[in-house]
Amino acid sequence: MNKCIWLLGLSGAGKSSISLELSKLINSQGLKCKVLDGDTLRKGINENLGFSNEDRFENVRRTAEIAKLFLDEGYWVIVAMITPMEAMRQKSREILKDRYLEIFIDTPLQICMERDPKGLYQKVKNNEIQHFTGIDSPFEKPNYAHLTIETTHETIMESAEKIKMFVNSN
Ligand code: GGZ
Repeated sequence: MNKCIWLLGLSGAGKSSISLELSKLINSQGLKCKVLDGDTLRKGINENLGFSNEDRFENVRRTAEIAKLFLDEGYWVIVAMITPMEAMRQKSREILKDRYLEIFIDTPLQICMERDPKGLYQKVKNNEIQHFTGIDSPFEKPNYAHLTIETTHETIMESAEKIKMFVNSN
């Protein structure tokens, strides 16, 4: 059965990069796959949403509903979204039911700050961004993740391969 592989974790954890490699691996098996990236959706369908808990919840809810539409068309779906609170993950689980596979991209805040791929943590330090996840907005460690990937000492490809192997065996 096609599933929604929901990658969650801090900004800079590696969710987007892993989702792209993972989608290639899924495509190479002759399967259709759609990536739904929080950052991209926020430029379009979710452009009216900010970073309050309420808006993040709505962001997650809408994305889960979009994922469901793709699942119904036979696609595998990869979501790359911070999804900072358990209540938001619970909502996705409720919408997607047994098709929801939760993967925690577990990269420590310190490493995300060092990587800082988009210079956002620097902007936070300069007081240019507020309510940033892990700094002045909460991130709850997930209690119900199906799989946790620690990225500190592995490549994007290795992480993507691990997730693919896990998905294949489930
Ligand atoms: C967290 C922020 C913020 C704040 C802008 N807090 O690493 P990115 O840049 O590319 O991905 C992050 C994205 C977060 O969107 P999500 O839809 O994944 O978040 S949530 O699930 O919490 O709704 C980051 C950027 O937007 N960004 N401001 N304040 N991330």
